[in-house]
Amino acid sequence: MTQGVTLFGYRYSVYNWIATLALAEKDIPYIWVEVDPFSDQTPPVSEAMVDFLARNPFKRVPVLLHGDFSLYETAAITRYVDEAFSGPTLQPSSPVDRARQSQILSIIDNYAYWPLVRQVFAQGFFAPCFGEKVDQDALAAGLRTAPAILDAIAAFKRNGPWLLGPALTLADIHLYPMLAYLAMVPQGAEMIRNIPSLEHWRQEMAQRPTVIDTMPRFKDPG
Ligand SMILES: N[C@@H](CCC(=O)N[C@@H](CS)C(=O)NCC(=O)O)C(=O)O
Repeated sequence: MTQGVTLFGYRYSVYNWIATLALAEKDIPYIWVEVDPFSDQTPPVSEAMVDFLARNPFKRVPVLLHGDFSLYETAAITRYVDEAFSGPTLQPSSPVDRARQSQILSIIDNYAYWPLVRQVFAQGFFAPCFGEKVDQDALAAGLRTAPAILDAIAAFKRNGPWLLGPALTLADIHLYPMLAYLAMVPQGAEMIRNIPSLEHWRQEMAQRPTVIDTMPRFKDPG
């Protein structure tokens, strides 16, 4: 019998979206356990939070549970989801393409997440949406840094609909949620439009049913 999958996540987390998108592409059902990794309440208020904290000492979502196998770090999760389950393969086969995919994931985690999501999206969309104070310096810093990051990623775009060419890979799945969050801020959307290959790819991704199904829902800002 196939063991069940559980995902500990926070509904607005971009990393959670990456994980749910990978699960959706593989058509894997899962149980969702909502936890807020930004909550400072001590002791933790729910059993789910206690369980989550025991599973990830770094207090970051998502955490995936498959049977009794517990896993955190999104790139490890999406790779596991691809390799442990049947369904369409989400990783290229050649060493060169696999290396490029790993490189793109690493660039996104190390250089893109903070400015695109934690600075531009968090300050330009999330804070106003939820009535929180906007850190204008952080927003400005993210807007300054983002174009060079988009250029670096766009330099890897191959011919074909997806980042690495003819087949969707974990690189597309890791990048799309970050760019979708960036694009929720008008200046971010414009930066992407200024790079036609990236904008074209973004539009292709936006139409995938898995993307539409897994997209986090926000209240209208303002
Ligand atoms: N390296 C982690 C990063 C995950 C991450 O930063 N998740 C955010 C939500 S998008 C989080 O849990 N943040 C809590 C915090 O920063 O305190 C991964 O790849 O899963």
